[in-house]
Amino acid sequence: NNMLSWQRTGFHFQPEKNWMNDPNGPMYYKGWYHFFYQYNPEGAIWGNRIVWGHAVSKDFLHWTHLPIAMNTDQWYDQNGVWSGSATILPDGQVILLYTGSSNESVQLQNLAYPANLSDPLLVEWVKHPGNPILTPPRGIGKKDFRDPTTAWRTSQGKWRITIGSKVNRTGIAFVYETEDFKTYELLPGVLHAVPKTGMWECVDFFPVSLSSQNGLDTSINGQGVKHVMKVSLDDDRHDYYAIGTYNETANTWTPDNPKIDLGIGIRYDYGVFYASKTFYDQNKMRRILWGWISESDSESADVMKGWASVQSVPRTLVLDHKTGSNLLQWPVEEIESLRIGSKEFNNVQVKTGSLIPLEVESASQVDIIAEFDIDKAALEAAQGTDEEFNCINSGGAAQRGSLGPFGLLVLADQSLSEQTSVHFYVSKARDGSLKTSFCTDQSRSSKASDVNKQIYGSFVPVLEGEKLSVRILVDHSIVEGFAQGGRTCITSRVYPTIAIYGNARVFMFNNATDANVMASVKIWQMNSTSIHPNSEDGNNS
Ligand code: DQQ
Repeated sequence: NNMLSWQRTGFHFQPEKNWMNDPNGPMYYKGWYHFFYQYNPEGAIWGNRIVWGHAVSKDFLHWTHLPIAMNTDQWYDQNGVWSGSATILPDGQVILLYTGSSNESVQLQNLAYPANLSDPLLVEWVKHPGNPILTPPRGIGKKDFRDPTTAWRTSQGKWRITIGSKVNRTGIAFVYETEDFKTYELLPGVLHAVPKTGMWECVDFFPVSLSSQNGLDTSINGQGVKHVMKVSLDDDRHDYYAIGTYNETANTWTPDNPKIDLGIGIRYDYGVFYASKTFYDQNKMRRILWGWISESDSESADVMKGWASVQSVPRTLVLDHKTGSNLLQWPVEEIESLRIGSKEFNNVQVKTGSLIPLEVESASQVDIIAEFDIDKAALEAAQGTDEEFNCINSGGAAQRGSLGPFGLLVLADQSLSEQTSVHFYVSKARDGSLKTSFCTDQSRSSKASDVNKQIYGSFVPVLEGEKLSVRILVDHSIVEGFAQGGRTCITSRVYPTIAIYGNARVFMFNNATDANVMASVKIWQMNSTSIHPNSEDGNNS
């Protein structure tokens, strides 16, 4: 109940108060989705007392907050219980591996396990008496060794994990093998290395199916499988992934296309999305991606509101079988059960230079699906237009080009004094080939001055015969956009001062000079999910 409380989310995960960062150890256990997260119980900024917050849900919508799972109570994690992952073993045991920042700020890997496996809520955790189980390898900086992954099982029945690091400016990932999760062997070489990418945080490594829409257990390998590797670059604060091949014997992973390698190729998201982590949901046979969405306002604003950061909606992750070269991210289907009243606007002609309001009562908490069809004749006629266009350097939604931009304005007030644009821009090369950009323009998103108003964006693959399509989840201060079924995603944090609650509107616009666009849009109001505080009030300890 302060001035900025409208920024709280309706359906994105967040604790009741204080600072949150990386998702940790997500898993499905005895009917519950467990979610742990980097949490500062003492304030709204990242601090020395970083612990594992813990919440459970049956549906990713309604969360019950549980007591802190792991506190800074040992010499080896006195400066922080940092990020890590969960592994569920075939015999039902649950393993947590995490990084402790020690009393001397050395990054050490540690093992923890549930005190009581028959408790589906896994409230109590035991730190292994033999911790730390791993120290930085020879020649590695004591602050450059963190964030163990979920373990996968080899053909020999042993377990492996990978941990990010760096040597000079080369990002690398070490692999360790273990049988009991207590003693480990460092395998020779590295899983992968990319020069000039700096420290690799929160490495993720998992298989995707070449033929099925189902997710795969992390240990699956062999025919019909590709392996995805993801790194979070400490230097530029973005999550990069690449699709490639895992060679268990050689202990290497090789990207399919060396030009789309980690740190130089594709990102999960072109806005704010970091330190993400997937897990295999054996309940619905899918792989789910969680990502941390930090604030884009000032630290003093965070302190004033008493909290900072949200999590993305969990996203189902599959290989895009049509392109073969990217993943598809899509909000988990459970989110759709929050949809209430909807409005449809079908086959609306959006002429060049026009703006069309979409009449919905209040659009501060909505799910939008839109499809755009560019005028064929204009596409044909255009020649060599804006060949060099890209979202970030070529201007925002107000710019005018031959075949774009066109799209939606969300979190806009009636007079458009505040607006966030989610749009496409099509450019045509002299050789006739088309390129589609997907952008979010925050430059006019808020009258406030102490907030980030960058333009975000990238290219999105569009195949022959496909219309341009986008899904946008708007949740007060979050705009999460998924283009072409989730090939390219952009998440932004925006802080309107007028376009809030009932004053938030949606518009369609077309600033192209040559191409009319046919649009169909469906907008659902979204219900709020509830947050159940834990009775012991674990978040306040
Ligand atoms: N956050 C954690 C680290 C990780 C970083 C500390 C990534 O384990 O490398 O809060 O955001």
